[in-house]
Amino acid sequence: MSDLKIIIGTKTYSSWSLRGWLAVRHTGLAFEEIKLPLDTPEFYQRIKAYSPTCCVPALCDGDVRVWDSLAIIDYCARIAPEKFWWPEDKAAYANARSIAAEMHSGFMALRGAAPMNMRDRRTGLTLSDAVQKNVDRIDALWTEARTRFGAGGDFLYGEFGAADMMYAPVVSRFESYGIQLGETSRAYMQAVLEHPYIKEWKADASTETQVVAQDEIPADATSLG
Ligand SMILES: N[C@@H](CCC(=O)N[C@@H](CS)C(=O)NCC(=O)O)C(=O)O
Repeated sequence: MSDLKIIIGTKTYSSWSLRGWLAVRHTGLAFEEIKLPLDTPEFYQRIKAYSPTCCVPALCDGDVRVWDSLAIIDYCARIAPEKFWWPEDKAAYANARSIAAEMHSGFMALRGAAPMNMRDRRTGLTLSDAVQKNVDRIDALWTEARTRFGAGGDFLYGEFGAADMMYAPVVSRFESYGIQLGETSRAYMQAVLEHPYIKEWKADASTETQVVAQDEIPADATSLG
């Protein structure tokens, strides 16, 4: 009997929440979803009950508290070990762990200039050198994972797993802002966008009406960064 609760922010914008939600969804266990409206007094009032950092995502499993998206992914892997999370092969595992950590602590220029916004669709934006450098690195690491380790399916290490959860918000950003990528990365993005969990999240996001001004780039923006 599962007593899981995932606490997330507004689905249109909450990139970290998407990672944690994908993890709990992937366990296959029943869970309750508690969605708090990002950047509102209600958010700051209610999140205190679930997370010592006052950030989402947070996971509660009975009395157990887990905060931070990567910790939630690892906890979910522990409670649903029969599902695919990290590749077995030593070289693939090292690669997967490294790119997940790289995502968790890096790509600041991209994250700052291109907030996740599932409602936004742009094309033709020019990218600053710093943002382009982040995009090039992600294009390269997706291409490497798919080429070296992805033969068993359409995702970075074949089956959908932890590394795909970590990069799902980047896929959304690249879709929103019409970012140009190589062929292997474009095919990978398509696979993520067609994954049933992503479709489920996007369907719910599309019903949201809240606007978080700081996560909206100006309507007349011609560049990112
Ligand atoms: N490193 C954390 C970052 C979590 C985070 O910054 N979450 C944002 C929402 S996407 C948040 O809760 N913002 C509200 C705040 O920082 O007060 C993780 O991986 O979960």
